[in-house]
Amino acid sequence: MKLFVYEHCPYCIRPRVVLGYKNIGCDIEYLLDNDIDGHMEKIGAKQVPILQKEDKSYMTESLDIVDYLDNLNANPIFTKTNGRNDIEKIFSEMSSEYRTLIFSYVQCASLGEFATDEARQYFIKRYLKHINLDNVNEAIELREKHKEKVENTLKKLEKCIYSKKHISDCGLSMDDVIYFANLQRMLIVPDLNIPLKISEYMEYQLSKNNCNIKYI
Ligand SMILES: N[C@@H](CCC(=O)N[C@@H](CS)C(=O)NCC(=O)O)C(=O)O
Repeated sequence: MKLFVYEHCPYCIRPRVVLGYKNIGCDIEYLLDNDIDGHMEKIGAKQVPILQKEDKSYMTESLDIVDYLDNLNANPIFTKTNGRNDIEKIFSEMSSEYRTLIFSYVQCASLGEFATDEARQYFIKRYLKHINLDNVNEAIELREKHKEKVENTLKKLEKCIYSKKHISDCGLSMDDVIYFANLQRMLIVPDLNIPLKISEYMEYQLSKNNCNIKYI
């Protein structure tokens, strides 16, 4: 199997969590951010993650891929959940600052999807539009302000972590797939003050899911 990803993409981390936890062999391949054809010929859309199965067919949508991988050997380990409204609410409080802060570091990181300068510039252009900024410097200048907002919001989030092993009280679940993936990208921000309970949770998850992506 082959999983096509962007390294900075939280949706791509979701299937990688399952691959790591279940020790499933799968090649990871980076698509260039500007390789429109490379995406289109596989799934007819410019979107990752994309899984190429053993039979060579492709599947898309991170949660469908997660479900497929978790059920591969008829031994699913991630409990299905209804999600966490409390966590969703806290993430939505900081979503704009979180996204822009992370972008300010991602845009200059050495990632597979930016292996050419054209690919990096393509990403920067499309992402600036997404966050409503004119240029990268604006995002860089906002770093300290955004960091403060994110750190304050993480303090609230800390109270929602059930234990370092599981974010929810039902044990290992889809909540761990989804929220770990969302939190993982904050690791690109240097000197971010991460509350103890969250950093212990992240450390434990990383030891199990091997999503310890080196960004720089
Ligand atoms: N619903 C999709 C969302 C995936 C998604 O939004 N992927 C982004 C990367 S984070 C993407 O492929 N963006 C390409 C683009 O906008 O050009 C899933 O869960 O897989």
